Amino acid sequence: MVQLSKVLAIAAACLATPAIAHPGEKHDPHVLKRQIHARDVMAAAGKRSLGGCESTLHARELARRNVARRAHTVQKLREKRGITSAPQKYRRNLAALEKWEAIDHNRTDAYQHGVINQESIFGANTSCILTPTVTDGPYYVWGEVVRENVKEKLYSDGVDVHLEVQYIDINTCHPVPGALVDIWQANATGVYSGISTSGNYAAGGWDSTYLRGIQQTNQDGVVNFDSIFPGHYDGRATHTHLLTHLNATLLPNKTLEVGSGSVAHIGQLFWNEVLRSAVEATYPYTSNTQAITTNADDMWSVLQADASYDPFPEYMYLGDSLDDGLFAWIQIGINAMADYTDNSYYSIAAYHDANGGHENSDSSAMGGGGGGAPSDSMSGMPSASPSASS
Ligand SMILES: *[C@@H]1O[C@H](CO)[C@@H](O)[C@H](O)[C@H]1NC(C)=O
Ligand SMILES: *[C@@H]1O[C@H](CO)[C@@H](O)[C@H](O)[C@H]1NC(C)=O
Ligand SMILES: *[C@@H]1O[C@H](CO)[C@@H](O)[C@H](O)[C@H]1NC(C)=O
Ligand SMILES: *[C@@H]1O[C@H](CO)[C@@H](O)[C@H](O)[C@H]1NC(C)=O
Ligand SMILES: CC(=O)N[C@H]1CO[C@H](CO)[C@@H](O)[C@@H]1O
Repeated sequence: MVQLSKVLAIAAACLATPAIAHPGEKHDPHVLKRQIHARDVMAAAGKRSLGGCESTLHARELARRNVARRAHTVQKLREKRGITSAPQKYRRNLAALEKWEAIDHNRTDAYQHGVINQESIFGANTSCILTPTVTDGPYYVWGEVVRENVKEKLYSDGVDVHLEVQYIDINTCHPVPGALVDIWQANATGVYSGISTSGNYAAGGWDSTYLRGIQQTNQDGVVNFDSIFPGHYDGRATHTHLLTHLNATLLPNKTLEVGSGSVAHIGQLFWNEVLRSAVEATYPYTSNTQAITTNADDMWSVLQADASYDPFPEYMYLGDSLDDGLFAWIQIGINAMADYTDNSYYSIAAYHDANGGHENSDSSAMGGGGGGAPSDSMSGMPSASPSASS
C-alpha cells in the first residue's frame, strides 16, 4: 500500500523535531524563519490530507503500478544476472528507531515455494521519509552527471544494490515527475569520491566521481540507481544521501545548471543493522578499518526516527546470497513547495566543471549555508563558486 497517511503523519511529527547543533552549523534568524515557514506549509498539507489520500483512485492505481513495476524490476535484474535460484522473504513491524530496527525489511523469501504474491512483497507499507532538518553533510558535490549506474571501475566494489526511490508530493498526494535526484555515498571502505579532506582522502581527490550521480523521476515519481551497499565511516551510521532538485535545468553535458530550480528535499537513507552486518561480513567491507557507529548512536538518525517514520528501505536478495546483489526500494514524501537552497543544512563541499573537481570555498554563490562541515578545512567554505570560476 502507498500509505500516504503515514507520509503525512510523518510531516506532522517533524514539527516537533528539535534543532540539534552540529559543528559548523549556523542558525541565523533568517534561516530559522524559513524553516518555520517550511514546517507551517508541511503542517497545513499534512492536516489537509491526513487519511484522505490513500483511498483516492489515483493512489490506488499508483500502488498497483508500484507493485507491478517493482516485481518487473526484480525479474529483469535476476534475468540479467542469470539468477535462477529462488530468493526468500521477511516481514516488518514497529515504531521508533529501535523498533524499526527489529522490523524485517528483508523481503527475499517471497519467491520461494513458487508463491509470488506480488502485492504482499512489493506493495506492503513502503517506508516514507519527510524530515526538513537533515543535513546534506559535508560531502555534497555539485556538477555530477546524469547516470543510472554510479559504479565505476575503481573503488566501487561491494554488494550491488539496485535502488528504486519514489517521490510523492505531500501537498497533492501525487508522484513528483521531472525531479532531478542526486545520490552520493561512501564506498565499501567508507570513503567518498570528490572530497579530499581530513577523514576522507579520495583516491583521485577532487576529480573522482565514483558512487555519485543524478537521475530524473518518471511520471510515477520514480528514479533508479545501480550502486553498492555503502560502507561505514567514523562517527556516522551507514547511510546513502539523496537530494531532490525541482524545476532544475538539465544541460547538454548532463549536469544541472547552477542556480536553477529549488532543493525540495535533503535526506539520508539508513540501512538496518541486520543487513549492514551481513553485508559487512563480506569482502571488501571486511577491510574497512574505521569504527562502526550504530543507527542508535548516529545523531541524524536519532533526529529522524519517529514512531511513524521508518528510515530503512525495503529490500530483497536477488538470489541466494549477497553475491547476487540486492533490490531495495523506498517511497519518500516531499513537500514540493519547500526550498532548502538557503537552508543551513544545504552545503556544497565541492563542484565539478570541465576542468575537473574543485573544493568549494563559498557555497553562498550557489545557495546553501555551508553548515554541517566536520572539519576546520571545510567549515569556512571560503570563496570560489562554480559560477565564479567557470
Ligand atoms: C500496513 O499497515 C497497516 C497499519 O499499520 C496494517 O493494518 C496492514 O496490515 C499493513 N499491510 C501490510 C501488507 O503489511
Ligand atoms: C574506497 O576509496 C578509497 C579512495 O577513494 C580507496 O583507497 C579504497 O580502496 C576504496 N575501497 C574500495 C573497496 O574500493
Ligand atoms: C534475508 O532473507 C534471506 C532469505 O530468508 C536470508 O537468507 C538472509 O540471510 C536474510 N538477510 C538478512 C540480512 O536478514
Ligand atoms: C557543463 O556545462 C556547463 C555549461 O556550459 C558548464 O558550466 C559546466 O562546467 C559543465 N560541466 C562539466 C562537468 O563539464
Ligand atoms: C515553475 C515550475 O515549473 N514549477 C514546477 C516545479 O516542479 C513541480 C514538481 O514537478 C511542478 O509541480 C511545478 O509546476
